[in-house]
Amino acid sequence: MAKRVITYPDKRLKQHSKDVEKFDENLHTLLDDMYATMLESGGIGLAAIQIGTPLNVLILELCDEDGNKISELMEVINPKIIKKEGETKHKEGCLSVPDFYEEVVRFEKVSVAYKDRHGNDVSVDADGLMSIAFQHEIDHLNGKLFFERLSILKRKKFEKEYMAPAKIGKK
Ligand code: QAP
Ligand code: CO
Repeated sequence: MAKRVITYPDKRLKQHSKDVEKFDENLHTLLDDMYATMLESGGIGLAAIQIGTPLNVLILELCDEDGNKISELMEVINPKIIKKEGETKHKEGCLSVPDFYEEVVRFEKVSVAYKDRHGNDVSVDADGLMSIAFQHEIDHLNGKLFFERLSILKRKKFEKEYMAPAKIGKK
């Protein structure tokens, strides 16, 4: 069932999520609800905290700019970044920060170790959009939003555009 996506400045987005311990039906329902929510809202990535569940769970289903699917659905539980290299810049958005997009600097490549919905160990070497999406979603698990990674100047642009008094209440 699709859930409501929590939007900034809701304080729940600052919570640090906890590791999943049981790979049971509750986890599977959470993953299914997250996917329904992501499909309904047109996202390419979603962390469990964005629907109010503070667990280390994220999903990714990447699309290119024309909306063509470029990856299968990935269900990622208890992820750890085990290797990072290089630097890259990409324009990011977030379902929890609607209608604001800005370039963020991140690692170019990351290797991530995680578990699937059954508790099996998985690891991937990610680059391109997948690397950025992993880093963006893992930030959510640590209570961090992408605008917190902007330069001071762009952060000011965020405050002005997103937090403008006229807009508060509409979010
Ligand atoms: C994170 O973001 C991400 O403002 C996922 O009105 C961002 O799915 C990964 C969205 C960049 C890789 C690169 C945002 C949809 C979706 C909005 C999203 C909106 C509608 C954001
Ligand atoms: Co996000």
